[in-house]
Amino acid sequence: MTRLALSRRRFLTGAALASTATLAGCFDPLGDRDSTVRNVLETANSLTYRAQRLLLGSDDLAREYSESEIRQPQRPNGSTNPRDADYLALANQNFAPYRLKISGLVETPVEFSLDEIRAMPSRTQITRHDCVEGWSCIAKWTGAPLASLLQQAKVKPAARFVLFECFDTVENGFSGPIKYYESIDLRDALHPQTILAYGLNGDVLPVANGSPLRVRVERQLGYKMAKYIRSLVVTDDLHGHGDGGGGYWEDRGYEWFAGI
Ligand SMILES: Nc1nc2c(c(=O)[nH]1)N[C@H]1C(S)=C(S)[C@@H](COP(=O)(O)O)O[C@H]1N2
Ligand SMILES: [Mo]
Repeated sequence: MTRLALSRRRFLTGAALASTATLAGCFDPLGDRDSTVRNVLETANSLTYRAQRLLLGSDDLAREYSESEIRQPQRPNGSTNPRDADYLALANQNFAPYRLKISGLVETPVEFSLDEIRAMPSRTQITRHDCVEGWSCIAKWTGAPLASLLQQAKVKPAARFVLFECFDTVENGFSGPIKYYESIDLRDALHPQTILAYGLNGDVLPVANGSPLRVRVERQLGYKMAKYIRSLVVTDDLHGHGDGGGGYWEDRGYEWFAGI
């Protein structure tokens, strides 16, 4: 496990460097879809994914900590203060009009208000958040298991992934604003520690950490844990979203499966 994690990390650093180089040296930040680097990355990604999936049982729990091990606030990272008009309009009303939409490969497309989500059975977990940049924080997260929302929407048998669409614009692309997005497979989506969190360290989730809802995917790196979630799409294919990599950072060379 350690060896796998090490080689994965070393590889990830390479991927991060490659993507930085692309960003610095090229006008097209998305890079060349047919490039050798990209093909190598994609092959390595799927190898890592398969290897890690063999090692990780579907319901193995990430380590949980005790209250006394929370030694710092959760350090906000990435987007911390979205300026998008639709987000600000909701934030100004304390997210009262917010509705989480679940659509795609479900029998019953549904919408939930925050009150409805808060009224569902909740899970609280103290876990460690590892960012690819090399820092970690232990924090207490409270939210509704994603599995129970998906159960209410009734996922169709063909479904393979859950995609998170976010409010925050992270970059201005050539054809308009690029918003953060992420995706996970159904196995992680249905994992008992995968929650849509609305609480952090006993308080309401702050804007800096993804209010009103952010996902926790405890067996993967921080960038998988979409903040400012606007809607969920259940799908069998990630190619139709963003640049097709399954997430904002994946479109820039990061691994889609970021197991830790
Ligand atoms: N919508 C959105 N989600 C996001 C990001 C972001 O920029 N936008 N950054 C990611 C990264 S890289 C990390 S490490 C975590 C940071 O979460 P935190 O601000 O609660 O520490 O959010 C992830 N989710
Ligand atoms: Mo991160």
